[in-house]
Amino acid sequence: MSFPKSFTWGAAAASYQIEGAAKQGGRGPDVWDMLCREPGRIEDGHNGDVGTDHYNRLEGDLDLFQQIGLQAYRFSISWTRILPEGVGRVNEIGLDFYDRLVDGMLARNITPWATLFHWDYPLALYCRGGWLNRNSIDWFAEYTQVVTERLGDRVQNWMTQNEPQCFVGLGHGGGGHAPGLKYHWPELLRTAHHALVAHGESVKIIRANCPQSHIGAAPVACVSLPETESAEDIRAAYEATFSVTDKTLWKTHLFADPMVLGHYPDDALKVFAEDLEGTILDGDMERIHQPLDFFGFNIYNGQRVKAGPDGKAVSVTATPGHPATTMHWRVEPTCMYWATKWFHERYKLPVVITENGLANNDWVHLDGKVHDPQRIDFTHRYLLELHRAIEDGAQVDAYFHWSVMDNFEWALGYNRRFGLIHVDYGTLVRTLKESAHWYRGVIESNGEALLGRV
Ligand code: GCO
Repeated sequence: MSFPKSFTWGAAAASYQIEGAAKQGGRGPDVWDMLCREPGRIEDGHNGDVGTDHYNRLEGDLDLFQQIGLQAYRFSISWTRILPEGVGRVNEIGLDFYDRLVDGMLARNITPWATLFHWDYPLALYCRGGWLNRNSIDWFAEYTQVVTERLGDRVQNWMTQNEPQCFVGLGHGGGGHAPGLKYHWPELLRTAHHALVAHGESVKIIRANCPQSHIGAAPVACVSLPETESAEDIRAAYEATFSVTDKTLWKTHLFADPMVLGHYPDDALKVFAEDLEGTILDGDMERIHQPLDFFGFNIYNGQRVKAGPDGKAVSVTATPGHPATTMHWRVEPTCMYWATKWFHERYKLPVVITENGLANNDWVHLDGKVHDPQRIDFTHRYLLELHRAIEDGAQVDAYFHWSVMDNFEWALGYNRRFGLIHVDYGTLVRTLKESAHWYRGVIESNGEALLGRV
């Protein structure tokens, strides 16, 4: 069996992580600018002021994307390039930039996939309470309106928000990401709930402004993996993935069930009963529950479990020396299989892998090339598991490698390299890594190269 003929092969990046030009073109400040200013927050004091300078190197970068043979590129829009104060005044220069980006892609036969919010929240709105303020639903709607009115004639593929688990959990709970808050559960859940209602309202606006729209979101995949393929281990892993037994936001379905099924998981409502008091208003669940065209998710790894004596999942500790990336995330290719299979069965929507990849210890070698065999092997293994899910009946429409180029890895600054394209941050020179050339072969053969058939 092959990858579907219509399968889309792409790569992804996000505005704050690559654009730079923080003070150029009328862009307003966002919460990541704020966090980066605070000493000790970002490794080595890095910030996104320059990024990879993608804003100023747009055409050259698009040429490189074309060299890789990308059929699609998932990018995100910087809210404050469009609305410097978050709402109100529209900055035409910002809209022009995304016009050029989209037109440049289309001219090169690269299909645009736009994410409205990949974490760079307007500082001006943060000062008014940010996502904790219920008005944030209307603010996000206004932003969606401005963007889709302008780009909706050319962009069909939309994702509302990237990884709410992270911008809520890490940004407002753990405090390690912007805006760096440590809310307690009632405020944290309110933040999450407002983001979800904002998602639903945004879907309606996209639908109204883009006649051909194809809409989803990009939550993070949190999956438990069966240690063996015994029926007991699989059942235990499934239950661990889709149950909420203690207070946590690290569950995909906590955010995806409301979006796709129209309700929070029952066990989560019990666990969080007191914390949720006053947060969910009449009509909210209907507002969140808007028809989606695909189920997107970002996937990197999973936690291995096996069935304990009572059938419930118990964690399996890794063998010492188990392969890991420079994020210290374990290489677990089967997460791709189980997540794809389970999310497809649960949500009955075509799946899109909105992010998958690894951070690796890459540099330019003496021969001028960037040899990154780990990235090739990692991606090969994960894509074989994606293929296995397709063989088992999951409809999968697209795969986006994270990332198209090295970039600002949030609180870790520039110290992790996820790209298919290497960026020298001293000179901003770009070099296609060996994996980029390899990926080109995968794309050209529509995945047959992965299966050893070309
Ligand atoms: C995320 C974001 C990306 C990250 C990537 C690697 O998942 O955190 O979507 O912006 O850079 O996932 O951590």
